[in-house]
Amino acid sequence: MNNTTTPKSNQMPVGSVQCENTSLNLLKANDFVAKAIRERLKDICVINICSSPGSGKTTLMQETGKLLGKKLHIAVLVGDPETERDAVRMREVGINALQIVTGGMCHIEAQMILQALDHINLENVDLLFIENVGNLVCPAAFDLGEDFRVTLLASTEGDDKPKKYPRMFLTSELMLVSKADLLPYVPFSVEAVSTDAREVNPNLEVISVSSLKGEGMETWCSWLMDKVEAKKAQKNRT
Ligand SMILES: Nc1nc2c(ncn2[C@@H]2O[C@H](COP(=O)(O)OP(=O)(O)OP(=O)(O)O)[C@@H](O)[C@H]2O)c(=O)[nH]1
Ligand SMILES: [Mg+2]
Repeated sequence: MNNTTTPKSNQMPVGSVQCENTSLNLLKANDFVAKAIRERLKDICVINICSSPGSGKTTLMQETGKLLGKKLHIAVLVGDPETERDAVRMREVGINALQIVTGGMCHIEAQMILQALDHINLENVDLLFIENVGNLVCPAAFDLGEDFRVTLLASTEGDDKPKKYPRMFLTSELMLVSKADLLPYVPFSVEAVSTDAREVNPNLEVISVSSLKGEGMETWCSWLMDKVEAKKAQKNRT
């Protein structure tokens, strides 16, 4: 029997089905929400922090808060599949933080940020960190309305990751080689990882940092200060 409702070009052999790529529609919807977030947070510098689980995102934000807390008003939205632990850690160092519990999801989506914005006071905030769920794959696809995406790659993870997980590095402005204090003890070449990452994304900046020992933290903080100042200058122009 002829299927009169389906165009001939889309007709499938009996027993097969053409699946629509629903992920693409989902990402289009996400981009739409991300645009709304960007508009709403146009006076705040927003940094989306990504990495594998345990690369040091929360520790980096804690130490950054200690170093810049007197100069900037910082707030944090932190995503994890479960628990409020990272938000509690941020509050312990005096940073206003709200946990986004993704309910098992492996990334934050823009609509989660939009919902969270109704529950956090961002008055006078200059810098908003979003700590994404630990994962080098899915978070890469979701724009959260951020100004900059920063990906941590810990020295303990191996220096082959940028080519294996290229989208994360392609869509980031900065790669932080974290846990730099462990470099003497692990087979990891900062030079090799930088070369690989820049083959994926020639514009990627690279800074090595140790949140625990302090190496590179000044460079990282001045990178952040530049971005916050640039955002303020942009606000004053408009
Ligand atoms: N040696 C060393 N260890 C670090 C450094 N930064 C973080 N760590 C340790 O790495 C572990 C994970 O750090 P977290 O900051 O919780 O990492 P995370 O990326 O926030 O982890 P998830 O939120 O679970 O993805 C902790 O035991 C930290 O103490 C560092 O600069 N050097
Ligand atoms: Mg964390």
